[in-house]
Amino acid sequence: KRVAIVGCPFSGGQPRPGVDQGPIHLIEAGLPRQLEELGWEVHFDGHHQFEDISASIASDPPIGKLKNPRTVSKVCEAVAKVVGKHAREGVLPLTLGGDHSLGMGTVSGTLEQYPDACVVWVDAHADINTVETTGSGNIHGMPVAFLLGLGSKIEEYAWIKPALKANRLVYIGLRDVDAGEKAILREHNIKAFSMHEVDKYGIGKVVEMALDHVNPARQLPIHLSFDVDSLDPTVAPSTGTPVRGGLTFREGHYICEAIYETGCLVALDIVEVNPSLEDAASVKQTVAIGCSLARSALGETLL
Ligand code: DIR
Ligand code: MN
Ligand code: MN
Ligand code: MN
Repeated sequence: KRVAIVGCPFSGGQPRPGVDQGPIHLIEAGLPRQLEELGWEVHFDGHHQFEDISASIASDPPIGKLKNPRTVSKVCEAVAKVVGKHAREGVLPLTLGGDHSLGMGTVSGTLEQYPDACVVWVDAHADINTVETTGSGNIHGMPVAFLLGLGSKIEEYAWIKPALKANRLVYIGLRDVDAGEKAILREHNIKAFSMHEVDKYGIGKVVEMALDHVNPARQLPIHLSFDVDSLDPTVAPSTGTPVRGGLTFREGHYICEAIYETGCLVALDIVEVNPSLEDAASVKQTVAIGCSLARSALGETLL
């Protein structure tokens, strides 16, 4: 049982400063020791230093609508290499964001080692805008489209192999999906359990149905990409794009626990914790939840 924490202090996929401090707070809250107490051998050799790459933000004009396009691409390519290396060595990569554009890197790294892996994307948003559909130009709203190979190609992103298949992807927690994204989900028959389905069936049934879709025999590797804005803003307030009507504390943790129980988890992302948003108590609460979600996904049980 070995886990490698990949600390990614990066915010270039969205406009609000501070999300780059998320991983630093999660580590300082004691996450490495908490995972050791669960019996994991924890590798953490410091946060990734993206300064050289991020210094280029000033000279990174938009490509079409995309903001900081070269910087985001370079950071994600570096993350893909690190995540891929850990996976290859049989170490479970736990990536701490940073914003969710990092998901392009983490999932790419996972799929390199585990080409048949499925992705469970827990989020208020679908993050599936293409170069054509994005309204904001914020790349954290687009990583899934790049992974699926949707939208017109940009030379700077040519390193991404469109290695993810639509039937290996499932969403839980959606409630703020752009019109263009809804059309993409429909066109590609992508399975999504929005908050409507969570209300209707309960989280236990939703996770079961989600896994039945992407991983019916519970034998394929699972990459869990957990955006803390999937949680209700009363539960995880310190995040850049909060949307009311989200998952409860228990629903969020249940997803992590149930995926751990499959024994198939090979990679985990915890992203979009922004310690510069809301008051000190909210920050503490959000950081603590980032840690407890990671613990639940790595085997912490209630009994
Ligand atoms: C919106 C918001 N769909 C966009 N996306 C967010 O900017 O593309 N993703 N907040 O996390
Ligand atoms: Mn390492
Ligand atoms: Mn997201
Ligand atoms: Mn989100």
